[in-house]
Amino acid sequence: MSKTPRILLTGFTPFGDEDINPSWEAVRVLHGEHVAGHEVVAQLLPTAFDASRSELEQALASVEPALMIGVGQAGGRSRLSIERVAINVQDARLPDNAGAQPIDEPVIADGPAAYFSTLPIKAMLAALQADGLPAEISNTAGTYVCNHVAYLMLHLAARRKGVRAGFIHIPYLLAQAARFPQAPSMAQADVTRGLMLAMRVAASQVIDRKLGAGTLD
Ligand code: PCA
Repeated sequence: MSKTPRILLTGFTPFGDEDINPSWEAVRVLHGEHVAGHEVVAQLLPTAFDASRSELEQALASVEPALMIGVGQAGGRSRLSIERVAINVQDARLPDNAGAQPIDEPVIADGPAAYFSTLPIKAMLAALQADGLPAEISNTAGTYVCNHVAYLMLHLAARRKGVRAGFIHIPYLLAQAARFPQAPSMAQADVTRGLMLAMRVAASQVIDRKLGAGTLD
């Protein structure tokens, strides 16, 4: 009997002034769940350029996932932000958790300028919106550790037959946003529900929907 295909779902350690990272809070409770015939393996990644790469590579080798979905905090964003693209740049506004602060260095020397998500992002967006969750397509994952991991996932997936990958940024959780007067937030249970839905769509369909979700700025 062939083994159950797996989804490698990653979250990050806290960084900057935060005590928690909402991505790991939302992801870790999904470890061992089953969705669309796939088993979810939750994996914590360090918010550090070099260590996130080695830990991702190790997880990929041991889990052998069919799908990889990275999740990260985007403090200030108000919606579940499904990333369309990852770029071959590291330009860190603040040092990572290991003290590294690369400026204008490639994620992969000689790698392509960018990779598009290989998940059905518009179908995922539609499913989240249909469930009453705030969601959007984002055209930048930034230039920090999340973009780095998103790029690496897509780079590594491109070398493995049938493996697809993508990235979702999430807002602050309520307790984090409570410290900032204007910061949007979401409850962890809603983020987790959104991730389950996003995985269900990603795991069950390869072809995306044609659905307008562009921006002018
Ligand atoms: N967010 C950061 C890195 C880790 C995280 O959760 C980012 O957006 O790059």
